[in-house]
Amino acid sequence: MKNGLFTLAWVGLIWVHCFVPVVAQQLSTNQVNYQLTYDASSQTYTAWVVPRYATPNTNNGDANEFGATAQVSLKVPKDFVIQNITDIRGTWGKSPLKLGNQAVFASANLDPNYLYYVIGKTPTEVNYGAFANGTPVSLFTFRGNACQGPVGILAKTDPFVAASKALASLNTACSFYSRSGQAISGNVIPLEQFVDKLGPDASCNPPIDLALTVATSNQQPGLNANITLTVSVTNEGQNPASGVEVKNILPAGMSFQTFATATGTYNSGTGTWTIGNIAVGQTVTLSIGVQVTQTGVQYFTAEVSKADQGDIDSTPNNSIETEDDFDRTCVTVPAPICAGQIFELSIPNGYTNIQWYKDNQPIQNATTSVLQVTQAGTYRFTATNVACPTAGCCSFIFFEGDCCPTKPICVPFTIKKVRK
Ligand SMILES: [Ca+2]
Ligand SMILES: [Ca+2]
Repeated sequence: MKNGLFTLAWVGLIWVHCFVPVVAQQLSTNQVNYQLTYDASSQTYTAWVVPRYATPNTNNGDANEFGATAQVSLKVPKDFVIQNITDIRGTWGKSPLKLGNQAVFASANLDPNYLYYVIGKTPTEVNYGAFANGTPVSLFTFRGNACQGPVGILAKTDPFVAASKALASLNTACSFYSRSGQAISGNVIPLEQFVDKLGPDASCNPPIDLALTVATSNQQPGLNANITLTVSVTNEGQNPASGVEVKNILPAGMSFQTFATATGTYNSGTGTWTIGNIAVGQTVTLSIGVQVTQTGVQYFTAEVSKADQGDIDSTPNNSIETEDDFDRTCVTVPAPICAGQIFELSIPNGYTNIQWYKDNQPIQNATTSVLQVTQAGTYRFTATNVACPTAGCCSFIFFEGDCCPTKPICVPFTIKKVRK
């Protein structure tokens, strides 16, 4: 009995919020959809009515559409809290109740991950402006307490609609009534015009596409020379990116000197470039000044390490070199070599059809991952599953030195592996 009383009181509260009454409703021939979109830059959702007819028409001779009662219902993630409902056309409820988790719905076995808002328009007739078939007309905007996941118009077939009707005698379905929906004469009960939701649910994290490239001001600097490394990140996608960070990895033979960027901040201790927002089509750049303090081939790498949104073709911070959010460039500082000295160039295991070259000529039988170098020259290798960075592969360059130790020195040769 106590439960029953609570239910009645609660239903009473709902009715105060002006729900469209539950009546057997015939559908008008002039129909509408509702659509919900999200603008990431303003973090605002917009509810739209999308007519499937135009004004004027046989029911409504006016150039504009005039509407009375309407109801826009939303299916939201359970922790989503609607905020800042702002009218565009019509006067809409500003404090809708969050529905679906009340005791009255317990027997309906609704998905506990979602709850519902029913936002009613006052029945006062409002001028919606001219209607064109398929052209959305905005009704109101709102925001959320946080990005909890996609928010959508409540579909007619959603189990919540049937449960509301059966368990609480509530019409929670979307609803729309206008002059164009009603025959000029002969109708007693107004004809419903809402047919169903249109388009995908509004995502507060629409996918982005960031692409990163790196470059060097000098691919063959002298020892202890200063060079500039440039990192560029472009938003190639259709949506703004936020919370973007890039991880830059300087090799041991490059000593940080200075940096410059118009966007965000660079932490030379961690190598993290904190960018923040990147607008659609925008490219942001970071310049890092370094001194090259070791001979040999050295690689500078950078990768997008963080973003608030998912990227359509890359994943932050996964070090997969073939993705477009990762790039590396190399510099070569020629090294001295002396008579009797041996340098060992090595590449990681896993490459096939290796061939080493000296001065662009294949070295006979040099087809393993290790090459011993005893003479001055320019050394490089090829393999089936190797790709050079955008700026090109760097070769090891040895020149005749004066005097050297005779002990073999191992030099790791870092290269770009192609994943198939
Ligand atoms: Ca990408
Ligand atoms: Ca990646």
